[in-house]
Amino acid sequence: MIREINFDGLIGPTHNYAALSFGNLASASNQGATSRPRDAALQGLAKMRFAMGLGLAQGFLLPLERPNATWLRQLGFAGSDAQVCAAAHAGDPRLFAQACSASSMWTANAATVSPAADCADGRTHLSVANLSRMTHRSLEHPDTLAQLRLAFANPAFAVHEAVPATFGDEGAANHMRLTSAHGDVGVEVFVYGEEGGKFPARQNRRASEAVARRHGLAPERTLFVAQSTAAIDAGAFHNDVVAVANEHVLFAHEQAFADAGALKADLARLLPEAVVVEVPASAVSLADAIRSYLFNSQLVTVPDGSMALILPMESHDCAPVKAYLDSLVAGNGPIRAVHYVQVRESMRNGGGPACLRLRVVADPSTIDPRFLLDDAKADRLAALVTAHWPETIGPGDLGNPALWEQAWQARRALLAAFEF
Ligand code: SUG
Repeated sequence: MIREINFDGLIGPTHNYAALSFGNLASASNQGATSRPRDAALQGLAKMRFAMGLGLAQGFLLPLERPNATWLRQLGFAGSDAQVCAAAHAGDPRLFAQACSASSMWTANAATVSPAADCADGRTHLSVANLSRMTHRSLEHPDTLAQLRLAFANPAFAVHEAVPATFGDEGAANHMRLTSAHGDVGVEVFVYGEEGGKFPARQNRRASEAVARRHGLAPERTLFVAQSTAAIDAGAFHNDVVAVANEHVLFAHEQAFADAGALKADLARLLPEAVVVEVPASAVSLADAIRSYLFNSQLVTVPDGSMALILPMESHDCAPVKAYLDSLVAGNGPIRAVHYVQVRESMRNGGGPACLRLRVVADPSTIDPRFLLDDAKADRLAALVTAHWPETIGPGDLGNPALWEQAWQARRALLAAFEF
């Protein structure tokens, strides 16, 4: 059966606050804070369990190896893994922090996914994102490619390598799909940013166009839409900070797009049943939308056919946002329920519930079962995290060789326990 499966990134043992993402206000404002990797991973697992409890299909992706000694060797550091790390940390602490980032947890940036119904060859296409605009993220794609080729090895899928780094691509975070039902043909909407604002535009239009060509999407059902500069300047470094779509519903801030009118007209023409739930700035300002991550929620169809939002607790704690959500579910719109989850550790680096998951519409039986989650596996993952993940990482800890060893050992234990 074709259904939507959310693949969450298991949060890795080096999760920390190094302020590596310019334009991401949460990342910048938590510089130097002490992180809690064990809590972070357990919060992520609790969210996965919550989604399963709603009756949704859930998968997970593994954290990538950090510190990444392979990348540091490419940059000229030599010796054993520990020697490479020691030399990099001593010579260039910022570069070393980049090699330590657990940023692959935000799997909405792992790849762009086009379900089989939209693709000319009838396969589900995935294009790994190059993440070339942020140094610490630009080292993810070779390992992400290897992992996705393992999970989606079945011929029902085509997994493409990243587009050339010249054109920044940040994956599903800048891609939305509207359709009458997940398995039906859809309208794919690629959202890009234009340079010239206060912060870097991370998604390049040419990268999106390349992905659409590679996936064999029908041009008449593919839209390329610019983010508004106001949204990027307010801290919406990805479109999924100001908009989210599910089946026939688009939930977006009024100021998300440069030309919202044109997008609404195109959607009405291509998918007459489309419903746009547009939140006016008079109800929720862009600043509150970004502070609360209202739109970085998971908009999901639950088994009774209705839609629900899985939101970060920060949305509950922001008065105008909470008031808006209360009125939303009291009304007659398609979104019938709101649920709040605690993902504070990820949120402090600008990653909400939607950042932590990659949506794949497919038949679960075509996916390597090691990547699919159930309650028993979630229990085993939680036990492993509790045993191996560091409790805290303070600003001075990244240079500690014991931390590197612990992180590598944690990953080895994970791979061995789950037979990867
Ligand atoms: O790329 N933060 C991530 C957050 C990604 C959120 N993803 C989506 N919106 N889909 C980023 O900016 C911060 C890491 C640090 O500063 O240590 C970071 O990479």
